[in-house]
Amino acid sequence: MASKTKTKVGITRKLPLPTKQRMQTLFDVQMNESDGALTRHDLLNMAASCTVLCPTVTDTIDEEVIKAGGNTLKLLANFGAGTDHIDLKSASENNIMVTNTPDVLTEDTADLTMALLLAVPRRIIEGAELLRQGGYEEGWSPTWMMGRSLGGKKLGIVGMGRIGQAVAARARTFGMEIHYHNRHPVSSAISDTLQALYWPDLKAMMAEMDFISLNCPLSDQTHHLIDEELLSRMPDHAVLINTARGKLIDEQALVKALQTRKLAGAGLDVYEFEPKVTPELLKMKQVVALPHMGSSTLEARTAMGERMIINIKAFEDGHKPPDRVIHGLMQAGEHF
Ligand code: 8YV
Repeated sequence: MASKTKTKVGITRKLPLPTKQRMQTLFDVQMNESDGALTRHDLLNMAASCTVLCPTVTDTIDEEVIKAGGNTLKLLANFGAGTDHIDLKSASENNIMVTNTPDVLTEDTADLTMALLLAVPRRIIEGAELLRQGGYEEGWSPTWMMGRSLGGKKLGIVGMGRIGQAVAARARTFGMEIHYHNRHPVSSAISDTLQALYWPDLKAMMAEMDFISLNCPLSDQTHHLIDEELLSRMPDHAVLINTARGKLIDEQALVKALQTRKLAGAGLDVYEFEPKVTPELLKMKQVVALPHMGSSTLEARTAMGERMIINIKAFEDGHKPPDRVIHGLMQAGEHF
């Protein structure tokens, strides 16, 4: 019996070892062995020479890349949940299916959001840094390193999809009041469990919150959702957390709001022009800035690889991959 030819799969970044090994067994893999993003030239070449391309958030999959795939590229199996770096319209027009890896990174991303929600008001990074630099010589004092508590405070979640809900569940156990903004309210089963209050008007919600957490996808509608005007509506003591996408915020406006103390603090895992970070953000004690680590656990990254392989296998076997991302439709579970 003639053996089946293996599907040509291009992997743009170094992936977790179990994912890499399994993919090498299953597919005819073309891999970027370095831990850096492919050059544009190499990305176009990879797209031109495989049936399935596995990009990550660091690859811009625009019309040029999609066209480079010609008649051979059939599936963009993204390693990650967000697909804002992929031109979904062009993919759909060129009959290329797009899949992602939702669910498996929800809990870890929510944990990191919670870590930022704690780190900013409790001054955790500032305290640790101070100690390292020998600033604890005088010892404890009743008025030293005072922060603000989370209990009883209002948390406004922007985007009540999977991650937003997981953040809400965690924040409830810290005694926070849960408020949220979405295009549509979530089901009453979910809002009752989370005791979450729906705000159809984002501006109105922002004005009343102590903390805001951004958990919505980036799209044309949400680009610079948080701009100067909206920031000016937040109470001066409020803290903004972003573990979603940097381009949701006008970063210059954020810097200004923080510098002028219009906003008390920010916890950021993502940036408008990633991997560049506006230098002023790194100089402010009231900002905790992390390098896009939301899903960065061995467990989540391995599960993302597994999910990506399941999508590719379903596709090559002629079935519908479970995590298809349809242009013009929000991903299942993303309500924003
Ligand atoms: C991933 C993320 O690490 O999945 C996402 O959308 O933002 C990250 O947590 C990254 O996208 C991997 O491609």
